[in-house]
Amino acid sequence: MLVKPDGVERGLVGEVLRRIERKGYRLAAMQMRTASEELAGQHYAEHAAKPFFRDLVEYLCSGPTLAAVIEGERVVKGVRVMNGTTVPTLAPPGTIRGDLACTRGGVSMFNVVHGSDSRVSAEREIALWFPDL
Ligand code: DAT
Ligand code: MG
Repeated sequence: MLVKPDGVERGLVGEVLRRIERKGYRLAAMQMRTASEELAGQHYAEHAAKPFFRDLVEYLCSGPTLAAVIEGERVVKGVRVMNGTTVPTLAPPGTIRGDLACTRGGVSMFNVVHGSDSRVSAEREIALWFPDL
């Protein structure tokens, strides 16, 4: 998962990791890093054709991101549930996005966290963010 630049900027790294740890997941690796355009573009490659892609890449490069490898049973689905739905104003209370984020100017980009959406995505993203693992 990632705590994206808006989350790091707002001082929410501890809050996000606290939730992950309290749930019982294991923090297997962590790293603070400002994404290059190349890394951000690869991370969001599935959205390359979308109209918001440029803004999304620019946003992900705009400051440090906390990247973490989280382990646990059914963790991919579990972290997605904890993150809440993409549009933060619609994310339910109790979720990270629901509790900690609003849209800004109608844009849902600033939603604090990223969670891999499948095991295959997780493996791909871990290789991008943690080339030495
Ligand atoms: P998620 O992060 O929930 O997996 P996603 O993969 O569909 O969501 O989109 C990736 C990110 O792009 C998302 O966290 C916020 C941003 N985003 C999605 N849809 C958007 C839109 N219509 N306009 C602007 N940003 C958008
Ligand atoms: Mg996604």
